Amino acid sequence: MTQANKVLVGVVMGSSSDWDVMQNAVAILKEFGIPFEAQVVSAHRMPDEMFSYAETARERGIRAIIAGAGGAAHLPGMIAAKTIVPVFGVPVPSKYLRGEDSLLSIVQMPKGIPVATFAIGEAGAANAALAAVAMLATTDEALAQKLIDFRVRQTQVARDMVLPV
Ligand code: RP5
Repeated sequence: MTQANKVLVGVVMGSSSDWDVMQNAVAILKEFGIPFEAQVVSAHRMPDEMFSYAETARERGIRAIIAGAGGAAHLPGMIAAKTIVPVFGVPVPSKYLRGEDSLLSIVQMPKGIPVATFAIGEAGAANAALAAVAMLATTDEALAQKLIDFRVRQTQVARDMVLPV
């Protein structure tokens, strides 16, 4: 899946089974009009493609990579090892350990190769995309204004909340 224009954000995931969670990142990128691509790049089943994706990301103009994986989730860390493009890791919930395994696999990177790690699941996927938007907004005033507007709308939704009491 690719959105037109020069791709700025790459969204990768270890399996199509991660899509339910990772589509929340894609939804945010679409909302902000960020050109993106999304694809399966499995670290343990497609290691050659994973390396080539990471090695070519920067020269293709990609400014952030959002990488989601579950279980022994080495995809974000291994991609980060092969590129200086910032990597945002999303722990995908796993069947038996509910994503705590994914979270610890992604967040506990040894010193020297950072992976900015987000919450387990949908919130993490959406926040990874919002962080990518915020990063791009540091050099794009129109995008910064969109992000400010998004926050204002979000605040209003909270202010309008009514409790059933
Ligand atoms: C990981 O294994 C994927 O990121 C996914 O979360 C998990 C299960 O993959 P499938 O067995 O559903 O393909 O590599």
